[in-house]
Amino acid sequence: MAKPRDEWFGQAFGKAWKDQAEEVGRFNLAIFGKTGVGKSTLVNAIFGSEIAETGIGEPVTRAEHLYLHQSGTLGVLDTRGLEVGRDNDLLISELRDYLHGMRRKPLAEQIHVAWYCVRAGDRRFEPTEGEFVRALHELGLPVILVLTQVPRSGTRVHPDAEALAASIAALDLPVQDGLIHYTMARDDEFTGQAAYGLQELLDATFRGAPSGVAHAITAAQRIDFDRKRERAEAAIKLATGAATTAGASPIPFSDAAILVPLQLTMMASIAVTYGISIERSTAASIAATAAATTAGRSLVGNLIKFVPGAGTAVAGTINATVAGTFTYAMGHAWVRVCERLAHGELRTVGGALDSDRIHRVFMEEFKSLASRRGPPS
Ligand SMILES: Nc1nc2c(ncn2[C@@H]2O[C@H](COP(=O)(O)OP(=O)(O)O)[C@@H](O)[C@H]2O)c(=O)[nH]1
Ligand SMILES: [Mg+2]
Repeated sequence: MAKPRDEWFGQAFGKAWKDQAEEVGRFNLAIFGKTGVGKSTLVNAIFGSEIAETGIGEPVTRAEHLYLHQSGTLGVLDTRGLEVGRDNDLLISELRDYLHGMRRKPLAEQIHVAWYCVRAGDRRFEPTEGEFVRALHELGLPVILVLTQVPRSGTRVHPDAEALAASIAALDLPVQDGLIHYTMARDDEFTGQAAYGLQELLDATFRGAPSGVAHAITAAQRIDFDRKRERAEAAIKLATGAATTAGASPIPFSDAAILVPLQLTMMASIAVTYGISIERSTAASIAATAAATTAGRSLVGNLIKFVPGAGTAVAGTINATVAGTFTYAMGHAWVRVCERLAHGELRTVGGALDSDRIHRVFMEEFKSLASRRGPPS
């Protein structure tokens, strides 16, 4: 009967998620190199398969051969129908035109970094490729030079790849950090070759990109969970601080729901950082906190009893310590859930969210943290 009210939490979470996603913005990567060198495979390995599933993407306006694939916090610009080397002039002129048109747009619309990819097995780097890299640099793009599919034995890369890298290095190209990155994007079962070099490429991408898109890169990538956790902890710290401040003049328990917007923002920010879609994270947040009803009152009511000192709150007021601890514990419990969702866990065999397990994972961490007295400052 009270359906609209029951959906309050989900709607509020969804709105918070959209706000946070907008604030995080988008990281746009341009990717170049000859056909078949392994560009899509590399993007897949670092950012996940959603984007590089070689869909056609949207042709960008003002340029016939440039395509932008967008998925949440990631955009990938690549080329169709033109080949580096053969079509340098047209390619560069389309790019110049495109970048120029974007110049006055917000940061999230700009292209931030370019990867230039060369397959090690090709054993050559043509002069026209060097010219193309220089032209990218002159367009203002940080260029990261990547050798793809580089065989390695132990920590020693194949001598032919080293020779190729040396011949490229001799050209003194304007590339990020003056580095040439050796990579293998995928394990190769036949040769027993393991993937490597992806973290280094990601680190270089962070160094090349403007600091304003660091959060978007953190959210878009799926190999560096330390960076995600660091962002999540910053969001928890912010919300815990705000809740503690709010509780400094004790909140009547009947008004406890005023804390909920803080916690929703925190949880939404964490979900975006872990790359959990709005649908999944909304459903998971409801399952985790078992809160679907009445403007967040039940959320606080269900959970706050696990915080020491809050036992009396139910009848009276919530103080600063309780408000802070409550928020801190919620944040960390939610990180647990998001981490596991991001690894494809907490799902049923059919792939749907496993609400019961999500709730258990959340509550276990929440109770354990809430019962320690006071949030760490
Ligand atoms: N084993 C292995 N295969 C790769 C790797 N990178 C690319 N490939 C394969 O090389 C082919 C071309 O890769 P793709 O990413 O489509 O190249 P693109 O045209 O540059 O986007 C595909 O068959 C990939 O599976 C890698 O690092 N390891
Ligand atoms: Mg491709």
